[in-house]
Amino acid sequence: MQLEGNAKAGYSLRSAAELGDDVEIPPPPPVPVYPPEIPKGQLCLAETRYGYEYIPDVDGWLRLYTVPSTWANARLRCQLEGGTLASPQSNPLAAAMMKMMGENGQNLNIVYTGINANIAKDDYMTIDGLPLSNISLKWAAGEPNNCENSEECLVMNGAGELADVNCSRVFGYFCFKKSAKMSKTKCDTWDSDYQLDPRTGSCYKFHTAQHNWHRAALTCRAEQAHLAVINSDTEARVLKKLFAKYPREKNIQNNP
Ligand SMILES: [Ca+2]
Repeated sequence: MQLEGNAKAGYSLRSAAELGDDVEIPPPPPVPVYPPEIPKGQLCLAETRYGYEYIPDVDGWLRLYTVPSTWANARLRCQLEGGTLASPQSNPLAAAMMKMMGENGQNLNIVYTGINANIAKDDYMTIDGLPLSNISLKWAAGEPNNCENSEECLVMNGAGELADVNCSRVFGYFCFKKSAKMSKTKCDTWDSDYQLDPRTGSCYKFHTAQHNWHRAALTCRAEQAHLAVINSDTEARVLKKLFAKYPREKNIQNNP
């Protein structure tokens, strides 16, 4: 059947048989396809902990990142790992950082520290808010010089000497975590939100915060995990049940 007529005359409803052969009946519109009703967010699949080295003198853990990064990205990475961008704020910690730089074997001469003046110019402090005046340090030759009035982050060389640099430059860096944040779980991670599922032998954590793909991937990587991929029917069922624990209306967070 189809409708015919116009707005003035009104419409009449006829069956296809009443229209005759010379009337072309258009095909029905395509059936709309709706996205599946899954909650928004991201699912991380845990891997084993790696990369951190225990520093007994400070009862904490250090991880050296050798891939150069801007200061902001270095800080974000450490924060996502549940730690902080490390600063040489005690002699044992400074010594450990220098030792790991020397042992790295990749000719890593300079790393970012967490010491910065991004909040207030010339008011340098660590990520934890420890002021520069409380830190025992030595400056590299000619530093600090605040070149072009644009140097608000501090780097450290392998001799433990500091220099101010522009925060958009890229260097390696250390993330630091206190021991209390490194207790292992069944999933061999420090994050108790990861739950082992015996059906797949894998550990999963659902993040309710919505991010684009790259930020989601970074968030999972920072937790020593990766974005979950469905590799089997069993895993599909496991993930479906996991999704069901997170009703859609609860998943409205938008983190920066
Ligand atoms: Ca400088």
